[in-house]
Amino acid sequence: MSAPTIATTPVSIERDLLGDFVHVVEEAAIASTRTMGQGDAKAADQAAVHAMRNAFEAIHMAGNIVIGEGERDKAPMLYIGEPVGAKAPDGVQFPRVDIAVDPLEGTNLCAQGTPNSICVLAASEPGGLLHAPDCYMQKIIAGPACRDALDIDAPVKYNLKAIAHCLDRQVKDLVIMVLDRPRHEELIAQIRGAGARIKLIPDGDLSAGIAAAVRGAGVHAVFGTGGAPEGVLTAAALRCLSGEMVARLEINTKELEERVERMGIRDPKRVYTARDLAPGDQIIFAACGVTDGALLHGVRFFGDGCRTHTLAMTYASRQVRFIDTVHMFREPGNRGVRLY
Ligand code: VTB
Repeated sequence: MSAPTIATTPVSIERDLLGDFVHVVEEAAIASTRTMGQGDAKAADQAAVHAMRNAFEAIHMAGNIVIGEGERDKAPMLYIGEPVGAKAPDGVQFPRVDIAVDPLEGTNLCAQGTPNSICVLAASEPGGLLHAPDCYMQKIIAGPACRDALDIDAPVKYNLKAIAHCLDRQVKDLVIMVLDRPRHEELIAQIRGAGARIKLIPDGDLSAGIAAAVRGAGVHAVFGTGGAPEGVLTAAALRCLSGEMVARLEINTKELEERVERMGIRDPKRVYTARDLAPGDQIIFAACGVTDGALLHGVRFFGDGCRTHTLAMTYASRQVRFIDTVHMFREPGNRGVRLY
């Protein structure tokens, strides 16, 4: 008689692994927050990477990193193509899962103790997340009300008017988040010229993109050019939130052109939507706050333990959870577990 195998029905990833992935981002956040404000972005990132990598090892899955810390040989851990997950006993098959990670999105934010750094991952069935090259990506991101309203080739003013119309307000009522970079000088001038308001952010267009898809977060859209890997993670979150995104890789050198061709991307000028970037039928997205941000609290230590705040979402089963967890490092002293 052959040994039993574990069922790998498509539904099992979201149902069976959400809690495990929440644990992974929480561990990464706790480890990186220990370095907060120390001025060492590299150490902050390494702490997150180590913790994430360790936490993956306990999960019953055949995980494959599709977006990670870098190409093979360049990064020692969580590199693209690295297998992660617990070792399956003989005769047992764990479900295959593609995983995109940004162990610490906003390494400088954490190193400086400034808002909006998060530990993030997305997971899907094999093929459910685009293997994007580590290059720039032009993006416009907005909430579910802006369905099919964004056009990456249209003037900035047109997109702002469309977003305002979808949100039933005027352009002057919009807040647009833009990465504070010299390359955005012209974009910023155009947004200002159209009369919308702007929040410039030093880093973290991923958490900005999530905030844009959530009503009441005080941001209506994200415009500009950021990392392509962050773009795929944003797309995974937007699929869970039914948010809108249009994006295009910025392929501006011969070397990059050849690299994307090798990666199987036939049309480097293609306009991607969130569904194109994260086409999975099942998607898990998990982000844990490191420093306080628009959506998530940072990690708070209190001697006997700490408290984390995580956004955990699924696409097929349509869950959006904000998870507030108290982690006890030892038996509580006479202060006990705090409520706030
Ligand atoms: C953005 C930002 C990230 O990279 O994607 C950015 O959201 C793009 O690169 O937090 P540049 O810094 O070169 O503009 C980060 O800053 C870091 O991943």
